[in-house]
Amino acid sequence: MELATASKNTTTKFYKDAMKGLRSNPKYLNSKYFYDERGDELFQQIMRCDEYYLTNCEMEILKMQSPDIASTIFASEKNFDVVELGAGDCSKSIYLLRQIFRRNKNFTFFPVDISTHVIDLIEEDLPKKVRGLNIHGLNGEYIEMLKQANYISAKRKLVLFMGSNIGNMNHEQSIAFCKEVRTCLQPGDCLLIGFDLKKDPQIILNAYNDKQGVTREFNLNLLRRINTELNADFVIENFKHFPVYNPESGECKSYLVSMCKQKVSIGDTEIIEFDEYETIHTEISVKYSIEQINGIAHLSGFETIEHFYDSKDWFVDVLWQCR
Ligand code: AVI
Repeated sequence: MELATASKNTTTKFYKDAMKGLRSNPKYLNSKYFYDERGDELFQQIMRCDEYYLTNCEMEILKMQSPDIASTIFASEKNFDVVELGAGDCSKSIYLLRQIFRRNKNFTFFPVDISTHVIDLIEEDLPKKVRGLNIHGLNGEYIEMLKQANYISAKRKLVLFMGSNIGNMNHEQSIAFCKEVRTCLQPGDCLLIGFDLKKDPQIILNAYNDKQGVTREFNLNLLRRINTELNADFVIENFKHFPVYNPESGECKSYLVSMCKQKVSIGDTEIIEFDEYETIHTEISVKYSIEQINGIAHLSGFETIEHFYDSKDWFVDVLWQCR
């Protein structure tokens, strides 16, 4: 597909999704659209914020426990490839990749990411950090690319899905997603998946409302993106970033609240009206109990092998194996 056509299609899909969400009652926007170039940058900054504990917790797990994670996997299977869904910069998975590489030089790492730029960077950078590692980047949607990895290699698979990305799905979506991953795998294949755990609700809320206002900018950037890419005229100052955490459901939801009655035009023809204090739901970040996590494993056809916690018990990487 030519680049211009590809980008036109993306814009069309973005337009359709944005209009569907903004015409709904209550209004919503899909959080996958946070990640344009500026959104990627802001997310990198969020991960460096003191309040955003998730990255440090999971980094600690991977730094300290990768030898254990690798040994646990090698206890049942020695010859497998690794697929990382949403690989990003591999700054956490590199610790595990090194441990796997020490035990078996003959595996292929398939980093999967929706961004071509990210895949290019991994393919350029990672060989310098783990010399001799076979890397085959896959640019596209998670499930499609997992199928692609299976098409390329018939070996056993270890799938990594870290960073609490599963938290950006609601309960039904997360079960449906794990079931879909399961259908792409064989008995004996493994999945290492990162869940953020329930904890002091204030700590969670602060993580989505940092003092520097980076998460606020990240949330508002979605409106900026709609302005630029879909030719809209959102007045950014008229919207307030407002995250709420419900300790009962474990759902942290981020909203943009319209601080006045207003009309926004999108493209040449569409007008969206907002009442004063009307909301746009932009993101869900679910926090789990261990019982809930074990329940998802069971419902989606996996057996829990081991839980790897950080030292504060705030985050867990769970190792599941296909039944
Ligand atoms: C990518 N994802 C797991 C992040 C989260 O914690 O839900 C995205 C994020 N949104 C606001 N801060 C971070």
